[in-house]
Amino acid sequence: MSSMVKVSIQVLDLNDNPPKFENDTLVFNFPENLPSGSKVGTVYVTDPDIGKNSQVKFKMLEAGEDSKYFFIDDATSNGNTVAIFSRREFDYEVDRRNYQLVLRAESSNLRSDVVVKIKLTDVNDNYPIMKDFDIIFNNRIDEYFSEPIAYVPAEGKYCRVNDLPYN
Ligand SMILES: [Ca+2]
Ligand SMILES: [Ca+2]
Ligand SMILES: [Ca+2]
Repeated sequence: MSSMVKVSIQVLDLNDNPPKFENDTLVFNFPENLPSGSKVGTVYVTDPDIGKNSQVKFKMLEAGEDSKYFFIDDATSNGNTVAIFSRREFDYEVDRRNYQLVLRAESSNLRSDVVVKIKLTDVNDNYPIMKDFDIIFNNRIDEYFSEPIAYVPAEGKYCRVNDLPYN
């Protein structure tokens, strides 16, 4: 005589996957002149474990001096993303243009690091510098000009006479 016994086996998830960043190195462009506290970018990780084993905590390593110019906000972390913010305003013409951070993602005792490169980008925030020049205007008194009436030489590029600041 034989009998059958039903046995159910519950497979338990082990925390055997560290969080994984999209790349070993992430690059963000960040425009100059933005006020302190501006968002530089969002970093994503994946962790294929389940439940608690997939929860990720982020920290910024204080290894380099650049870490003092930026911070991450845990409140913006939803478990697999975290945002980076600036701690100061940057000037492309004055400050260093490249910054580097190291972020760490931890899933319990498993962890991964990523290098984050931040490149300051230029905004057109300086008036053109005028050189010596002569302008000869046509004496067309009855005509209304909707287009620029003349171009003058300036450092780097030409600018519309209509837009020039008066001195
Ligand atoms: Ca995990
Ligand atoms: Ca500037
Ligand atoms: Ca600029």
